[in-house]
Amino acid sequence: MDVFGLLGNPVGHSLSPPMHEAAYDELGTDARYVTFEPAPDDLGAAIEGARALGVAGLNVTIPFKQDALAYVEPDDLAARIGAVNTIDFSDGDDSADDLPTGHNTDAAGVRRSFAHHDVTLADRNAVVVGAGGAARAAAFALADAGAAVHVANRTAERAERLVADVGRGTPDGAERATAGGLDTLETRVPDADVLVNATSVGMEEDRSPVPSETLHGDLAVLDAVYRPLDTRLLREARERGATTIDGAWMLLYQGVEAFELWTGRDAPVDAMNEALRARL
Ligand code: SKM
Repeated sequence: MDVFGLLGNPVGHSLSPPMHEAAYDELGTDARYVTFEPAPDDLGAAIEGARALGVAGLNVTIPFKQDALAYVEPDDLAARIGAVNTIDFSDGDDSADDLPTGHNTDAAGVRRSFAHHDVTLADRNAVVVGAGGAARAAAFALADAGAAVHVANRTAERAERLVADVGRGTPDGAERATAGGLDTLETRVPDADVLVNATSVGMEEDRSPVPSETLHGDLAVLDAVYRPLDTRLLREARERGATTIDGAWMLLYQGVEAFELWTGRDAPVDAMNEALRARL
C-alpha cells in the first residue's frame, strides 16, 4: 500500500484526504492519504521521518510551505515562488544527503483552473489581489503563461517585492509586471481580462476586496477562497457578466497536479471534483 499525506498545522479542515482517496478508489489504487500535524520546530524531522517510513509523497500547507524549502531539492518553479506544497520521495536514493524533490502545484492549480474554463492567459492583462503565498503562486503562474501581471496589495511594498521576484524569474516578466496598493484596482480592473483574489477577504465576512463598479463582462475572475464557495466577489462579478471560477477549482487542480507528479498517471479529475464539492 502507498501512503501519501499532508503536513500542516492545523490540518483538521483539509479536504485533501477525501479528494485524493476518491482518486485511489476510482483507479483501484491501493493507497491512503493521511494528515500529519507536526509542531513547527519538527518540520525537518517530520519530512525525514516520513521518508524513513516509506511515505511516497507529501503535500505541505500552512505554516510550512516556505520552511519546507530547506528540506527538499526544489524544482525551478518552487524555488522561484519560494514555497513548496508537494514533496516527492520517489526519485531519491534514500541516502541521508539525497533530498526529496519539492514542487509547487498551487501555480498549476491557478493555470489549470483557467484552462478548465477555456480562459486563455497569454498576452492577457491580469490582476492579482494580495501578495502572500497564494498570490505568489498566482503571479508566477500567470506571468509564466504570458500574461501581463499587476499585483495590488494593502501594502504596496510587499506587492513590489513580489513583482521584482516575478521579473527576475520570468522571461519578459520584468517589463510586464507592475505593483501598487489596493487603490490601483480602480484603474487596473476595468482594463483587465483576468482577476485573481489571493487574499482571505470574503472568507470570514461577506466582503469583497475589489470595488464592484470596476468589474465587467470581459473579465474571468478566480477567487482562491473556497469557504464559502460563492463569495461576494464572485456574486458581484457574475452580476456584471464576468466568468467566475470558485476556489474549489484551484484546490482541485493543485491536488490533480500533485497526484500526477506522484503517480505518473492522469488523475480522475471528475471523481476528485465530486468528492471535494460533496463536502463544501
Ligand atoms: O497547496 C495546498 C495543499 O497541497 C493542500 C491544502 C489542503 O489540503 O488544505 C491546501 C493548499 O495549501
